[in-house]
Amino acid sequence: MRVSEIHVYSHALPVKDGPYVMASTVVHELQTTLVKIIDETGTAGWGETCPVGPVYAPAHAAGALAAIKEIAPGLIGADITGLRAFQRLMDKRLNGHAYAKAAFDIAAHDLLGKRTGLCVADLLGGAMTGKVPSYFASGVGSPEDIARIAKDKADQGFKRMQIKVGGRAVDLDIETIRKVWETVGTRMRLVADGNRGWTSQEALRVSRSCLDIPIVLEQPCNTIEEIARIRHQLGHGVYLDESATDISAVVRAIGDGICDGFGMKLTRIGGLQPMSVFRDICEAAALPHTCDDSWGGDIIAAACVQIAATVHPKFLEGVWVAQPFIEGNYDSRNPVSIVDGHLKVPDGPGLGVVPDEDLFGAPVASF
Ligand code: 0XW
Ligand code: MG
Repeated sequence: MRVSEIHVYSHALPVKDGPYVMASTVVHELQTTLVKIIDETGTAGWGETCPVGPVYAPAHAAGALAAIKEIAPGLIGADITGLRAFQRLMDKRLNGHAYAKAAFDIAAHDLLGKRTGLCVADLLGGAMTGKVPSYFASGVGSPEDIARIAKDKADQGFKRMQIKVGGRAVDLDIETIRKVWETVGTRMRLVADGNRGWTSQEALRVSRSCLDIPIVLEQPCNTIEEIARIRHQLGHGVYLDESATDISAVVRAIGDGICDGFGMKLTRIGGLQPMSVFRDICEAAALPHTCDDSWGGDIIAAACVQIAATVHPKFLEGVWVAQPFIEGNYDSRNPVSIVDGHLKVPDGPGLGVVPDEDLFGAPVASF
């Protein structure tokens, strides 16, 4: 099974009911990049990568496109049956840029699945469940607004909610966490995601002021060092997100005991193949994690659901997809959608999603 053609598409995703506000950035519209790999039989596999603006992580839409163009010519003729070797081939074309490589990795899994008749979850070791829990992530907002959203989301069936905090007076963050807790209590597990926005002292202050609230602190500070400095003074569990940049950072963080779990992004770690390694490391260390991405449509969402279905349910914290913030779906017959706070593993081979490519217009690059 060899790659014979690659087509690259760029597609705008306006933020529904936006903007989406995080500690470090406000986004109104995201530019997603899709890749279509075609093999010698004419079968297509799709991949997608969509950074949530240029500030959230060291990744941006124009960077994804540039890296994809750098890598693509070296993949023509490549055998996709060896998905680890496919990763190494990409490493020979470009150092780093895992978020761009992820699009090719996902497309190769989709194509291999379509050719063999297997869903991607089967290629990754086999699904343990037919549906996975999603979780809702609010933007940064007033205590009243976020508490109202929390109640709505609990009523809709979500069992976990991430409250965005940071980038403003820390008292307002404390007030927001408290108001959400008073409104929904234990109906949902709560996470406060600082998105790198608090100093060590601010994170400590939040934790000490909310000792009675069972909340996890996700990526409270900018660096692992800042988190490590206060780790043993915090009264709450800590998850790493942005700082868990790759497998070696994950192994180091676990070895140093600086976190209790991870918010993990499929594209940050480089796609489904490295994500399956991450999954196995977390299971060996008995640590929970999410299977998310930063943004994107049905292709990336389906990839998140497929890998999440292979995670032992006791370690799966949930799957975040951008669907609540996107109008419409790429695949109207088999859309990825949240029902009662859960996502069904899409039916069919590969990712189980076949996009209507008319939505994307002409390719911005072809190889
Ligand atoms: C909530 N998310 C999964 C979506 C945005 O990309 C931010 C992210 C996070 O957890 O930081
Ligand atoms: Mg996060």
